[in-house]
This record gives sequence, C-alpha cells and structure tokens, in this order.
Amino acid sequence: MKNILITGGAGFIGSHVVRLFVNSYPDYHIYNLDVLTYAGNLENLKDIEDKPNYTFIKADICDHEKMESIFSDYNIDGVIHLAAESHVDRSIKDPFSFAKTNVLGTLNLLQAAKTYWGGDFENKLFYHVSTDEVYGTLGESGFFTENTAYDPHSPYSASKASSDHFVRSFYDTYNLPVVISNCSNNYGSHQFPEKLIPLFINNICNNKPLPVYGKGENVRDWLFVNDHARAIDVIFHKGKIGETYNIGGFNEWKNIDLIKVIIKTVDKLLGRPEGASEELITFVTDRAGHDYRYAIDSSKLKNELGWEPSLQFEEGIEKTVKWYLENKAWVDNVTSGNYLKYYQDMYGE
Ligand code: NAD
Ligand code: TDX
Repeated sequence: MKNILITGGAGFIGSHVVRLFVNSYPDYHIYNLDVLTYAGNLENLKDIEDKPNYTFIKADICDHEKMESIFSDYNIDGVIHLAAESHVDRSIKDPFSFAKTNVLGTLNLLQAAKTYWGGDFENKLFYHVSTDEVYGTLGESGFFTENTAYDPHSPYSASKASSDHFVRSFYDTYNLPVVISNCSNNYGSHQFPEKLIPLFINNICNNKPLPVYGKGENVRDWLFVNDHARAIDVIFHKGKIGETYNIGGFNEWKNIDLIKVIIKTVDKLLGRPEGASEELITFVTDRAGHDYRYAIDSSKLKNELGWEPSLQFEEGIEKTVKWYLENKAWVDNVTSGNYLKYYQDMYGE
C-alpha cells in the first residue's frame, strides 16, 4: 500500500496519526483530507507540512462526487477514517450535523472506496476509527469487549454506532476489506479546549470556574493520544480484515479525582500552593443522558497484535499540562478563533 488517505487529519487524534505516518513511512504518500471545521487546525501539523510525502486536501466527506474523484485522482489504496463531529455536548444541541458527517460522510467514503477499488481488494484497506461510547454505559464493574452489544445513548454515540454498522455492512455485503477500532477517551497535546482535560487546564490557568457535570462521579478510561496513534499504526498494518479491536488504557478515573490531579499538576507547574485552584471547582447541571462509566478491555489487541499503552498516566498528564502551558499561543489562537486564518495564509483561499 502506498497512497494513504487519512480523513480528519487536522483534528486532535488525526494530527497525531498523520505525523506518525508521515515520519515513520517515507515510502507512503499521506493525503490528509479535512474540511477544517472549528475542530480542524492546520497549525497542528506545522512541523510536517513541507515533507515530500504529505499533501493536504481541503474537502468535505459529505461531498459524494468529490470523494469519488479523490480516490481516482490520488490512486488511494488505504483509508484511515477519523473525520467526525466528536463532541458529545455539541451532539445534544445539534444532532443533525452528527448524523450528516458521521453517518452519511462515512457512507460516502465507503461507497467511493468500493467504486474505485471495483472489487479488486488486494492490498486495500478501509480502517474506521471509532469510540467505546457505542457500547453504552457500564455499572460499577465489568469491561467493554469486542462482543459487547451496541447500546449508544447520545446522538454522538448513536451516529458513531451507525457508522460502525455501515462499515461492517460493506464487509459483509461487498467484501470491502475493513477493520474497526473502538477507543476510550484520549488526552494529550492539540486537543480542542472544549473537552474536559484541555478545557480545565486552560480554565485553571485563567482562574475561571471548572464546570463539573453532576457530582463528578462518572468514570472514564483515559489513554494518551500518542498511544492511540501507535495502536492505529499496528492495527492498520497487522489487523485482521473484518475484525474489531478495542483500544484502552486500563486507566479508569472518576471525573472529580481526575480533575484534582489536573489541578495539582497545573498548580505545581505554575508555582501556586498545592490545591490552590480547587476553589474553582463548580458543580453544574449534569449532561443529559450522561453515561456513567466506560472501561475498555483491550486484551485482544495486546494478545493478538502485541500493542500496549506505553505511558503511565501520571507521566502522560504532566507532559500534557506542560504542553498546554508551553504552547499558550496555540491555545490563544484556538480560543480566539485566529487559527481559522492559518489555512488562508498557507493556501491563499
Ligand atoms: P476532532 O473533533 O478533534 O477532529 C475531527 C476532525 O474531522 C477535524 O479536523 C474536522 O475538521 C474534521 N471533519 C469534521 N467534519 C468533517 C467533514 N465533513 N469532512 C472532512 N473533515 C471533517 O476529533 P478527535 O477527537 O480527533 O476524534 C477523531 C476520531 O476519533 C473521531 O472519529 C472520533 O469519533 C474518534 N474518537 C475520539 C476519541 C477522543 O477521545 N477524542 C476517542 C475515541 C474515538
Ligand atoms: O465541562 C465539562 N465538565 C464535565 O464534567 C466537560 C467538557 C466534561 N465533563 C465530563 C463529561 C464526561 O463524563 O467529563 C467527562 C469527559 O467529557 P468529554 O471530555 O466531553 O469526553 P466524553 O464525553 O467522555 O467523550 C470523549 O471520549 C470518547 C470524546 O469527546 C469522544 O469523541 C470520544 O469518542
């Protein structure tokens, strides 16, 4: 495989995947296809934008004709599909854009791949990147495995579940070579500060309230984004066609405990007294349909493909907090909206 289309490569996880592939595989050409919504930021890829094996394509996965032409224009033989609307709170306010991008956009890409590959599937792969939220919610114990029945609750997870089903249907019906992974919550650099960890780091720095939904008792399983990118690399190259792989960190945290770790880390790095910023914690109305607990069993990925998370959480969170403190210009650009000009300046459009 030589020409790899990565969708959503200007976003949080996508930018880490693009960087990893561009740097690790000089023989591949990486096409980063992204429409640059509020979540897409080409500044995330400043360090690799001049590499000879990298091309950015501004396009919308919902544009059927465009998707068809991109496969033939660039002779695409592998897809890693990350483009999506990704924030649960936004899906509660506007479910339609989630159905459009996540479901219809994915279907467009599947159809374009099927048409262009025309039944000759040797050395072809459509890799769909999904979430553990499709499995719904857990009680106090147990884990999501690859055999857990789908039970999505938010419009976001319903749209991702639907896209997963479409991907499997193209394997079952047309033999399109697909693989799917379902990952837990990611954290790390370049994450849009609407998600819990970057939002809270930024608010602590600016002495703004930290809005904790409900009692802060919900549990999430956190994985360092570079470990997710490594898992995608392993699954892309070694995963079995038609299979699903769960990706997680075996790293569960109650929100309120995680928030205290973030506060402690930021306060330490800013030279504030330990726990000084705990006074910013503000309990607010719970998220509607808030899933209680996510926990991923990723032993299939470990046993069959040899992937394991590489970073301990304490180390990962310290690295992450340091990145946001040291990259204040990135945070300021994103919060002010200035980053949207980066594309214009780069490409003159
Ligand atoms: P993100 O919101 O940071 O990035 C999404 C990217 O997709 C953006 O660059 C955006 O411009 C692009 N995009 C959106 N609509 C598009 C369209 N119509 N056409 C082309 N590009 C479009 O998201 P993320 O957190 O990096 O998540 C990436 C993928 O991983 C998503 O599919 C998400 O469901 C999945 N995922 C995320 C997490 C997480 O913790 N963030 C965990 C598991 C799975
Ligand atoms: O202000 C907040 N206050 C708060 O208490 C925010 C933004 C979140 N929360 C809570 C809600 C969740 O229990 O923190 C937890 C994490 O919230 P998010 O960062 O919004 O992530 P989550 O809803 O768990 O979904 C994330 O992980 C799975 C990603 O956004 C998804 O794209 C991914 O699929």
